[in-house]
Amino acid sequence: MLTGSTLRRRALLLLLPGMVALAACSSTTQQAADAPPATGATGANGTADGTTAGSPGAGSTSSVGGFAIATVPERRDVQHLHYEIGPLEIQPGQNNITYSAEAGYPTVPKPAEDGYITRIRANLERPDGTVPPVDVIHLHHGVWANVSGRPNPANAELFFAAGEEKTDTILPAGYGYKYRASDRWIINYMLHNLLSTPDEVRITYDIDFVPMRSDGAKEITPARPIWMDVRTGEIYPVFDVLKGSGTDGTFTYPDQAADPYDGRRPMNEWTVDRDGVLIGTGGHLHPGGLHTDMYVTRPGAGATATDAAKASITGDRAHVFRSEAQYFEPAGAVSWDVAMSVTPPEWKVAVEAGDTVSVTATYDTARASWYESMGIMVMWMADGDAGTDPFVAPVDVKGVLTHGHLPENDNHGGQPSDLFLDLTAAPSGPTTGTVGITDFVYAPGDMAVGVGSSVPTVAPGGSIRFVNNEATATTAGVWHTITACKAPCNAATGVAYPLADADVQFDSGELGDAGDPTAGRLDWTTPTDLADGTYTYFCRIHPSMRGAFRVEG
Ligand SMILES: [Cu+2]
Repeated sequence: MLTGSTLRRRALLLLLPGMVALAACSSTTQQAADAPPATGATGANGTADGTTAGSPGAGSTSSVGGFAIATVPERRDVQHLHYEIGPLEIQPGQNNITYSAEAGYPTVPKPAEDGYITRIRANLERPDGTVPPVDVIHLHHGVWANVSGRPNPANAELFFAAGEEKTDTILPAGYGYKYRASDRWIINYMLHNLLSTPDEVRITYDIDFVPMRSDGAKEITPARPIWMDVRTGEIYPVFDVLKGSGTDGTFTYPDQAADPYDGRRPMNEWTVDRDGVLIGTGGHLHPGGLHTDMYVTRPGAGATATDAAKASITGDRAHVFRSEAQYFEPAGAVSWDVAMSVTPPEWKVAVEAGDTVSVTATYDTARASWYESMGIMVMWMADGDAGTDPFVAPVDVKGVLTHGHLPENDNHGGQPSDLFLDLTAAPSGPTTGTVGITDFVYAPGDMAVGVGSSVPTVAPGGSIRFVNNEATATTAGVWHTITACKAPCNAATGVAYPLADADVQFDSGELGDAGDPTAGRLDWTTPTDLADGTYTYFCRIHPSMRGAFRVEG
């Protein structure tokens, strides 16, 4: 296996094709726009599944679920700029990772003059201006990278990311991300179509911007982004969380994973390169995620820590922030109907060169398995000594949210549906060696009304081979999974249903051979140790795809 730094190099080199590109047909737009306030249910949006960034907001005007809602600090001479790339063609069932340039946008629209970026938030929009429902299209992630002045793209500066939980990045008063008009940006994104029909979206991003020529810029101290990830450096930094793993219904990565980094250097750590102050962070998790945590380790500091600080210290490691998942989802910690807490504006942590910052991600494991999960905490840091030493006084505080429930998460699913059969009650079909997947149908054994009717069978000790026949049916790829869900698994599809919640777990990975996120193969065989019974499953990529097979002696 590769070390973290090697992986980072390799991963970011993948950006190159995107950067080289040509083919310009962009209809990129720039227009001034009034930024809506970062509050409430219909408020500020980020984007889809990927990542969130630090957001030390300002005061608070309201609260949700026990959390204050962040407000945006007032800044002199601030401009509210709106950008977008698109139209982006969304192919049936796609779930691929790509780059703005490959999509025909060699130039990513951005501010025309030097200045400071103080806030970023992103979203998806359809041509009619509506935000697509999250059970239809995910922007799994969008990562904005500055590649200018960096001959080695491994040094690209990842400065903003948006995930399906749509957290704003709001830098605290007095801080901004220094931007030069000559900077070159690319966007790495993963757009996931949960349906088998084509679609079209734009990625939008709104930026608060203080021009360098303005008086307002004189009040700003530059801050830099530090990408903290439990698998830093990977282009697709994921890990699987299995139902029942961990302790007491939760699993923390990497702490509870067996050899998470193959014996190599931990990928969840960063060594502080110079004295300074951490000014903000927030977590990105996937459904099932409960919280991410950030720590600062300073060799020897535990022994000399003050009594006041000791409550947050274990050994030489101080806990400095927990980003909590606040689920609005009625079914609990199982969907994208969630907001992540971010650091409040007063959170300022002094760190020294040589300290180690590390992050962990904790998931619920009582209810279901969570495949291809993430744990990311983009962190913002500035020079200076404005912070509190975490070994002198506790710095760990409750976070704030940048939004409440969002209407694109309204279709929760899970109610009775007449679209699916109860295959546990269906007659046994013939003994079957292979189930093919074509046109978004498992054959035989599909659960859709009007498509399937009988259940393919296999003798105990045998197995059925599933083959994805349409992995390359489109240029973006069509990749499917066979993932166990609790029988009969025939309720309505939504952001909270179906889940990988079967008592007997299995998962094929994404059947495709196209690099991340695919499994590198087109087929998968069922476990040979299954007891007699009917096993229902779904496709994690297209959750309206369901099926069953039966082990029968
Ligand atoms: Cu599928």
